[in-house]
Amino acid sequence: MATAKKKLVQWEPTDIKKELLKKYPAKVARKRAKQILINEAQENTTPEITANVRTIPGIITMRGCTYAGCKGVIMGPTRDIVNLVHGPIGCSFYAWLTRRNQTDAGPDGENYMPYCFSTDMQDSDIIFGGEKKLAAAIQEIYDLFHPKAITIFATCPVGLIGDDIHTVARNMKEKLGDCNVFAFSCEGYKGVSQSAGHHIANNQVFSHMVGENNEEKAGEYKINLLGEYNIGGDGFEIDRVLKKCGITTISTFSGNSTYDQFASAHMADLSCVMCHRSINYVADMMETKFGIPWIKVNFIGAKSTAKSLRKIAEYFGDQQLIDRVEAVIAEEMPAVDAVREEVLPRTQGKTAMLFVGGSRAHHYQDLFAEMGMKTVSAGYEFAHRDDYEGRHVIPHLKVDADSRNIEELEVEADPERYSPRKTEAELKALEEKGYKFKEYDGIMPDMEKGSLVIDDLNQYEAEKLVELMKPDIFCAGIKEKFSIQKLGIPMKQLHSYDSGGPYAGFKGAVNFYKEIDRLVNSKVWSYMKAPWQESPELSATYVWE
Ligand code: CFM
Repeated sequence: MATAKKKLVQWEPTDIKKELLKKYPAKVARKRAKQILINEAQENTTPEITANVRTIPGIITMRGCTYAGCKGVIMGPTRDIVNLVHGPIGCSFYAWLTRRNQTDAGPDGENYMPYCFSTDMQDSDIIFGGEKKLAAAIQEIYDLFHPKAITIFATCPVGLIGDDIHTVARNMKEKLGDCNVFAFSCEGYKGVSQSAGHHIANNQVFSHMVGENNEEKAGEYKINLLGEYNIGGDGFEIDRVLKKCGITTISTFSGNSTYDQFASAHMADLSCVMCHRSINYVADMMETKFGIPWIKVNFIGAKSTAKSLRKIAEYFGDQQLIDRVEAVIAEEMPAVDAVREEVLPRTQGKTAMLFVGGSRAHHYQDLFAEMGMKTVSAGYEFAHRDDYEGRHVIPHLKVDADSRNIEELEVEADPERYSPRKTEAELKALEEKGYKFKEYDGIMPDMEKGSLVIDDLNQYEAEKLVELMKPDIFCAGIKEKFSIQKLGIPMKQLHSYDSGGPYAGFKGAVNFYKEIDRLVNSKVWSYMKAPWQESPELSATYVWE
């Protein structure tokens, strides 16, 4: 019987790197060489990667802008805050419900997410200034909806003409009296990527909302879930599991979040950081100001979910919680294992490439590993060196003109509300048992030696990588989707999940196994040949050739 043999592609990482750089002019090649790394991460010898630097103009990056990181990523999933974009309509329209962050309006029913709020700036506003129009828009929103808060987002032209959005916000807050109004200087060009926008958003959330509500919250084992954005319903699945364990989520930053969750976040006893890139500094500020320790968790992957639950239980140290968590894991795992064992013979040994944002390219390697799949190349679009190499590099990060542009808040212990959740002795006892606070080792130590780690991958390199290494699946975003599929390789969007999800937690793992099995074992894309592949009529050359 003829069995289909898996294709074997032989390649040396050094040759791949050379191939990727070959087409570039010398200066571009030199710059990109520092962002393409052959992984040799061993204890203490993680090689240094260049990250969080400007993209080469015209190279067709996968990145987004600072406004996208602020308005879309951090504030996008907040449901009872009206997010008003000050700018031309396109900046709003293209950010309107495209991220698939899901919402449950809850018993209060307050949900502004389906709306698209914009000042719709015109040429005349650019010439004469848009402040009056902005104030009028805030008033109109207030009269129509009477929301708890209105936030304002600056787009590129607003920064260029110098509208003072913060003064408008302050005046309107005073005038309205019972509505919190504040603004974000998150012009698209403000930083090198959306990562700058995360920081601008989080600083303002921390300054204008966190700590406003001092009411005691009901429930036991109170945590904040930081950096979970409920894409495709991930947050709902995590909530389900946490609830089943008896853990109370005081706030989620910011999947399906409400104003009150931000305002009450300082009432939690532990911060759990899911996406390190977008929010680790908030976890630090919560600790400095209120005394809440933080740990890194990961709910992508069934094993990782179990591990994270155990870590939370260990922190609280209560036997009742520890037992409950074990019972939940024991109850959830059989269904996960059944599907995993079913797909494993078909997925084992297949290869994946992951180029996503600032955390998923790492987290999703756990899910692929559970299916016996190897990640041969991965990278982030906009992560910083600590997300690649681990937090120990933070003190050595170079400060450049771009990073200096993004404010670092100076935070001090709150004179009344700072209260350490654990004594020094308790923390030490946990640490002696191997418990790690404020710890993230980054993507590289988890990747195999010789795998390729690439920062800010672009269109050309993506296609070249696929051509040379022929992975069984390529994971990135919508901009990459169709060009990769045209190369005959299945492509899974790990930002929006295409139309799927959730992929977090236990039920999410089952969804993911089934989806990836279907994709890597379907041959449909390899049967497709574009007309120009069969009869090319035009071929392009680069100007420097
Ligand atoms: Fe964090 Fe995100 Fe991500 Fe991110 Fe994003 Fe996203 Fe992402 Mo798209 S906050 S870094 S800016 S996990 S929108 S939910 S999928 S690039 S890897």
